[in-house]
Amino acid sequence: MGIFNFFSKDKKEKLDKGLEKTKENVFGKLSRAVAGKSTIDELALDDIEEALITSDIGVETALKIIEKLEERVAKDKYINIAELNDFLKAEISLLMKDSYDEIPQVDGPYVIMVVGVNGVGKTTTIGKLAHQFKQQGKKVVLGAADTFRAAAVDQLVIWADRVGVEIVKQDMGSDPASVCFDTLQSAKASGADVVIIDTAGRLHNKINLMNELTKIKNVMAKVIPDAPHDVMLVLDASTGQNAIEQATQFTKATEVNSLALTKLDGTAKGGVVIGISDQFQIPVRYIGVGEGMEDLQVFNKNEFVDSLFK
Ligand SMILES: Nc1nc2c(ncn2[C@@H]2O[C@H](COP(=O)(O)OP(=O)(O)O)[C@@H](O)[C@H]2O)c(=O)[nH]1
Ligand SMILES: [Mg+2]
Repeated sequence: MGIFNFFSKDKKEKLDKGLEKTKENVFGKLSRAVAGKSTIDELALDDIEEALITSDIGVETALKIIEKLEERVAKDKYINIAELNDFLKAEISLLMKDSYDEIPQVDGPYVIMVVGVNGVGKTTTIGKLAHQFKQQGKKVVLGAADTFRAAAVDQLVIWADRVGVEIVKQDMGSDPASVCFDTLQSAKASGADVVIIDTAGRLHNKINLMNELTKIKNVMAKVIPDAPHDVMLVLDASTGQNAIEQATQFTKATEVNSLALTKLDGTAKGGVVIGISDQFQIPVRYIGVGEGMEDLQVFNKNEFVDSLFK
């Protein structure tokens, strides 16, 4: 029990630290909007609206929050700053999609296909994830289906060695679908619990992307009928509105079941997590809070909002 408390305290501290700049950004603006006021009036509402819209939460989501706040102010005539904080916390929690703690039990290996544009942190997230699953006693196999660049395969091999899990790869330039086929067959034969597939996910052309991902999925289904069980889109939170744009593109090209938001450490744009979760109604499963093996957290919206409003 004690050791788990210790870990969760550590997790919380890392989250608080990672969100520091986002807090400064969002709440700096909010507190300036309500500075010198003891209650929220019409003028403050305008300033709060502006603060939310410019804080990477996204216009659509910010407007939803403001609409609710206006209703509340109209009903209660005025609310004080502490009530405003509680209100925002509750509304933001409501807007965000709930996640789940454990991957579901399936027949045979649970297959996660990781997609996202170059540089967002796919390979790193896969390494961290493999580590987490391994720590839970699960047998993990990685598939190096980003065959577009030699360095991509090498990087995944390094992670596989570091974590101590199996990896299936082919030469650079080989067909990603073929790598997936091999990986799933090998994982099935060896009784693996989890398969994580790295992909290239180039976004230069939606039709290409769609065709490539569809082909990969069809090939996977030949080995394990329900695979992939999870298509996880990785987004770099530090790119703010760009991350929202990428989510729009990818959700048009393929079905996305879960999200991982990386690089929350050190960015002021963490508010984007709220906008993405609301707009796409896809659970944020993981957040990246650093480059190390331990720097991936299972996302919990209440912990996130608590940390943001603390
Ligand atoms: N600070 C920080 N850096 C990260 C995080 N996740 C990934 N990175 C870094 O982002 C860069 C690109 O990551 P990579 O996994 O190669 O991205 P990929 O091209 O999508 O596979 C690397 O330098 C990673 O160390 C994170 O959560 N925090
Ligand atoms: Mg990569």
